[in-house]
Amino acid sequence: MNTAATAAVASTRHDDILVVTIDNPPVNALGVDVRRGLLEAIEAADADPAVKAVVLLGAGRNFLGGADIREFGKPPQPPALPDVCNRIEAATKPVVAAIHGAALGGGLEVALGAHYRVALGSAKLGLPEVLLGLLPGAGGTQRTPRLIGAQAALELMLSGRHIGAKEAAKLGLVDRVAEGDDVLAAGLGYARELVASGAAPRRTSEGGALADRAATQTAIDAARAETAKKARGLFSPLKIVDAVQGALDLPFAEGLALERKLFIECLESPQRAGLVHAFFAEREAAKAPETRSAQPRAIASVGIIGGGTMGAGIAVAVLDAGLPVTMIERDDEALARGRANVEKVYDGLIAKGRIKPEAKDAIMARFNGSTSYDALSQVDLVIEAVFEDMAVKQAVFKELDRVCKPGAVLATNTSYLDIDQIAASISRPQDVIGLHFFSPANIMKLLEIVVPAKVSADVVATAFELAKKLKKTAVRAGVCDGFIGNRVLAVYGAAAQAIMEDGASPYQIDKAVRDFGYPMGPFQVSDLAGGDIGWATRKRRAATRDPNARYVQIPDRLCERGWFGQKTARGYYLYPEGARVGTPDPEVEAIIDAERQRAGITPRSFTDEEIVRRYLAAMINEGANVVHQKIALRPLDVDVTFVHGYGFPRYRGGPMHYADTVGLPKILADIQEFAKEDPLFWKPSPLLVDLVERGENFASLNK
Ligand code: 3H9
Repeated sequence: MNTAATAAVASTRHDDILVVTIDNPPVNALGVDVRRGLLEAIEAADADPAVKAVVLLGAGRNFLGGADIREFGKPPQPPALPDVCNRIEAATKPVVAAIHGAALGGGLEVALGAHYRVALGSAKLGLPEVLLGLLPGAGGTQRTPRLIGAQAALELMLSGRHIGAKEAAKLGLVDRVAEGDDVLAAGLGYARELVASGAAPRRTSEGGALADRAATQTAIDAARAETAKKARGLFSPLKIVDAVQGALDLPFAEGLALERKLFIECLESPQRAGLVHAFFAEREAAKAPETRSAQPRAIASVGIIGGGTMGAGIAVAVLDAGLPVTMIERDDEALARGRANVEKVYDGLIAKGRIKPEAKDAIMARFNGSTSYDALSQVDLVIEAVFEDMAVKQAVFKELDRVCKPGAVLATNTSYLDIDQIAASISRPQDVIGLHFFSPANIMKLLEIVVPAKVSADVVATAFELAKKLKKTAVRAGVCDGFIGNRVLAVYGAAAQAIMEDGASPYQIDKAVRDFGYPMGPFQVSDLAGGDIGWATRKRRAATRDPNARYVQIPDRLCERGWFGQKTARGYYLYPEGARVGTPDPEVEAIIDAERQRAGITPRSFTDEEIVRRYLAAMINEGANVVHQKIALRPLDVDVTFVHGYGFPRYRGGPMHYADTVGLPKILADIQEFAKEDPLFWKPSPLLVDLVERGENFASLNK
């Protein structure tokens, strides 16, 4: 018998067990049809005396991917998910959740509404709502602590991390882990056992894991203190702690009401909107037009030229994806250093207990090195990460042109250079593309895929496929000096320099930017990256710089003294004895004062608010230029770049989303006001002007 309650939920009888299958591609999100269908299916099961137990499972690759994120911000449609979970829990016959793939957020909450849970070994469970600016709002904050205790529940909800089936079983989140990959068999088997043993419904809301009140209160207090320290402006984490406090203090129904109230506060916060924007933008950015129009080439092996910090980081990213790497260096010594740079990463992981020494050996077995380009004759893709100099890069590409097999993808990791020019220097420009990794390349999520004029579409599609394999967040960028990220960075970096010369200290600017939500301010970043890097770029650009443009010389004064930042123990800050957190340096302030005098500037004071307004206006304006000139396909690509490569606070969605929340007329008015002091620097982007004239926002260009 097959009775479809809604198209998204189907019920099938297997003897006396009713199997309720949720089928809502792509991830079985709990949209209104699913909620309605689930409710009807449970009611039907309860009403049917022939049904002795119910199995809930998901069709396709997942159990349930959570609430339908696209419904947030729209008028709610009944039934609400908490009511569905309550109804499942109230069922008078045992309900088994049979979990495979993802059981996340509301999906796990449905499983917690069920009376018993079995998971396949490959299942992924979690309460990732915090990553969307939310808290588990379908009973998760009340049921999870009652099932696995407050400490473990808080850790899951505050980190948002996914856990495997084994860990879930250890925590008590699932009752058992089933062998094999047949989720229906696992669910049916468990349900039949329950029926045979006469098991009754076992309700999570009645779970006793909070019985030790003192220990629970201690866990909540510890989580609150830790969260207050770490949440860095995030709204929902403390609300999660409040909700768990409610689980301890209140009867279940009142706890649910508190959860609802806190959930709605989170739902209505701009942070939720920013984080949901980031979620969809990341996925949208990965869908460049070429990924639809062309088939990627197969990539089974990768060559890397250069074993410095960047080359080694890329090698680790590629090795971690399970691919073999052949590294090329100019001589044995450099190659040994390159290999050591790679090994150092894994040794660090071993020291932290994250991997076993055997795992490192298995990974390093995929690593080969050579001092001859001929070793690359069979690789499918090469990434060059040598010195940032056109002649050096062209020499590398000439060698690649000579040795690589036809169809091999030839990628450069340049961060500024003209890739069209690199491509034009060899016989196969159609195979040349930019893969701009960010340091440390094995950790930073962003990958700018830079698309030169002559590259073929399947090479672009291959780059996006590789990004997926490397678990990178990919953004398509066009060729220009600095692509999306570094080009925009140069402009807001200059704005920060100007603010400093006009009167704010680098320490105030850093603090204002941190208070906005960045992990570090621009002068801290410069000290971390090394001031010499920016210095080299400035020297390179000196010849082409507009002589009328404002040029702040303070950074050059520091570099001339050899003050490059952390690696030289001083930059904008002092780093005594290898300290990683710097302290303000009065000598730097004196240098800044001297430079102001030299430039004839009478310093004035800035509020933190004005600093942020100028910094962001510069970023947004250049972001608009980058979209206007089609270097970025859409504003969302700029957002993803800055969230994943430059520390822009994710909860603000990215600079372009943030601009929409402030209002584009306000941003434009700011720029016009700043232009009165420096019209050359503050030129409103034509795109910004156009959108304001039309009463549109950046989001309108994301569709
Ligand atoms: C929540 O549950 C709140 C409740 O506590 C309370 C409610 C009252 N909704 O990632 P993929 C789309 S909050 C709508 O590439 P994968 C996604 O946009 C929610 N759409 O696949 C993409 O669309 P498109 C808590 C969703 O296999 C497509 O599905 N849940 C949702 O790499 C494929 O996605 C989460 O935070 C959704 N919930 O990974 C889980 N999820 O094809 C969020 C995905 O148009 N989701 N889409 O680009 C994930 O983590 C991953 O998608 C998942 C699959 C692991 C499930």
